[in-house]
Amino acid sequence: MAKTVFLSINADVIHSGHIRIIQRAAELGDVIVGVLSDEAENEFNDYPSVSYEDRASIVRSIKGVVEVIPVSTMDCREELLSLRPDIVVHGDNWKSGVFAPVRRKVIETLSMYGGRLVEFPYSHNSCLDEIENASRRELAMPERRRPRLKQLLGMRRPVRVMEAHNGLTGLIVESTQVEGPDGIRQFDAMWISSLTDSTAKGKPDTELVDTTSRINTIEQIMEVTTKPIILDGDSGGLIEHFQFFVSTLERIGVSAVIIEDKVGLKRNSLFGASGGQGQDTIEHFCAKIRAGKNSVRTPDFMIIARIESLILEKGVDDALDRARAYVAAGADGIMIHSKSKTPDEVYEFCDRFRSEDSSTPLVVVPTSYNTETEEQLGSHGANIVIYANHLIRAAFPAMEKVARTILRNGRSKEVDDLCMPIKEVITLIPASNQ
Ligand code: SPV
Ligand code: MG
Repeated sequence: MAKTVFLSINADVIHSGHIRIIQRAAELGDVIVGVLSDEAENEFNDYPSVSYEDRASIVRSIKGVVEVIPVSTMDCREELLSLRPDIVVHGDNWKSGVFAPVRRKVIETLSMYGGRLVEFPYSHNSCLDEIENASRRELAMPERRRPRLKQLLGMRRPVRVMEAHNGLTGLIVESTQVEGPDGIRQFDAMWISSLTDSTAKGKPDTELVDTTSRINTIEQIMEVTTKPIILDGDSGGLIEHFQFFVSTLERIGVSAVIIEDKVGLKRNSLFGASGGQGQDTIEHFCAKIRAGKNSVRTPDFMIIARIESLILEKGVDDALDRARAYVAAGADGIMIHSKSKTPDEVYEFCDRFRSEDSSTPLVVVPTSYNTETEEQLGSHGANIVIYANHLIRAAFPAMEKVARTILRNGRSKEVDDLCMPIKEVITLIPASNQ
């Protein structure tokens, strides 16, 4: 009886490399191809331009392919254990780098039933790099970037969002990856924070940085990234201005704006009630949400209402009353903010909100209650977790220390170990981005 040979691909763009590996696999037996499902692709920040059904039917028509099945994870564990193919084939380029853990898992699964891994030598092909680059560039287009936040909200875990305030931090959010227990981990989206955007410009977080300037920051980040963007829209400003702002954000490809129910001279929420800030009336804030929603043209763009009741010490009941009203006014999500060191009040809000509303996305910003993991937050119903200010908080003390050390020594030798080598800086940014 012929052996069964398994390989998995994402099949968004089929190229000569795929045909070659399928031909070689067919020499070993009957080829079954696992095509990553749309959900699995999203989970790893891949967004095929063609649906699973179309990708699967293209692969099915390739000579030598006997069967095509959907796979739900990179390591194909479930599918391997149910199919038990004699052989799994793969290029040998996954022995190192971010896919090495996936390889280890496949080997572990194969050893559970006596399957074998055959690795073909990988030959680098610059045409394939170009194809990859072109499809990545596509993801940066407004109509491809904008809907991806909603797509991500369908995932099993909370959407993981990191702040970015310029091109460089955008690149860090775009490409940082680590090996986690559940596979490769990376950020799903970017938060353009008013605090870090203002701080990076040396300005206070009081809505002093104007809309045009905020859009410049977004554009700078968009030029070098592909991941979806959530904008911190502060109070949203005047209702009449907010309508215009929503149109602009949607047009350039932002996925969501979060506006907070504050009035008066804005102060950062982490100052709490001492900032002298008032909270908007429910009626006025609902009118702002409705006006914003009237400007939205696509089903993709989200207006998320941020509730400041806990920050202003008005309690969970007030926050829940507001949440109900904002959702009824059309808000596509609710952000509940808190500056408490413990997650108790946020969890109480989330649990009570979820008991009456199972679907409206909930956003949390665990800056002060940072003991909580994404998994714990998710178990209380949070759908989006935002790390709101960490990259700038990391950079500032590092830069200050270098400045002090140079001043103290009257030369820069002592900061060698604190700085990235010049050779690395000049190669940090690829000559052609994306
Ligand atoms: C920001 O990042 O600017 C925010 C979140 O609004 S917070 O600073 O926690 O208020
Ligand atoms: Mg802010």
